[in-house]
Amino acid sequence: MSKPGDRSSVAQTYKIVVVGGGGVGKSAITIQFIQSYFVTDYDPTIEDSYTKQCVIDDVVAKLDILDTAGQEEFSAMREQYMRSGEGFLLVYSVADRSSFDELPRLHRQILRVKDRDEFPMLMVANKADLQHQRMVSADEGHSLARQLKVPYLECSAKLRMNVDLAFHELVRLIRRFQALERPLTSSKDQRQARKRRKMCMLL
Ligand SMILES: Nc1nc2c(ncn2[C@@H]2O[C@H](COP(=O)(O)OP(=O)(O)OP(=O)(O)O)[C@@H](O)[C@H]2O)c(=O)[nH]1
Ligand SMILES: [Mg+2]
Repeated sequence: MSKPGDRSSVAQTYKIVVVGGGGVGKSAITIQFIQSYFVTDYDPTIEDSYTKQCVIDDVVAKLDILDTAGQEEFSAMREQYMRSGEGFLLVYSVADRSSFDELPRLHRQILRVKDRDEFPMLMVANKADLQHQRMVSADEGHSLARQLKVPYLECSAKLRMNVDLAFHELVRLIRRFQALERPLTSSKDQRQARKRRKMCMLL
């Protein structure tokens, strides 16, 4: 277990996947987080990965971030990255209602691939700076998030608003989720260890 400020210890890796419709700002959010600048051009992503090490709640974390394709023609790769992801940012644009309408399907697909009722996910309402082009209200966002049982965050890649928070909160969700899972695996491990010890005694 890492101690506060103990950067020399081996950091745990978190596999984070950024999903959502085309043009909602997944790459802009990711690049703001990694490189602290705003990409103004739209260059549709096929798939890009990044890593960043940071200290979250005094513990070092290595984030492996997969920035995925929102455009439908690349959706064949979805199941594959969903299988490997440990946490997901579900991104939509507040200026694009269809991107909001797409989220429940993505959420459902992740739970199906993971074979779980719950999984670490965070809903990110991006482009909050576009007040005059807004098509999805914060109330609607909150209400869908409650329905999907995921936390909700408004953000703007352009203003760098809540960008770090989105990734940090997701790591917190993953940590909480893994801490709840761990006792189960460790008791299974203990049973297996006991079995192995018995076998050794018989030999
Ligand atoms: N005003 C504003 N524009 C944004 C914001 N985030 C992204 N954009 C712009 O929206 C366009 C699309 O952004 P991308 O980050 O490329 O979108 P994407 O979700 O990665 O798109 P795909 O890779 O096709 O899935 C770009 O022109 C960005 O500059 C934001 O917070 N505010
Ligand atoms: Mg992109």
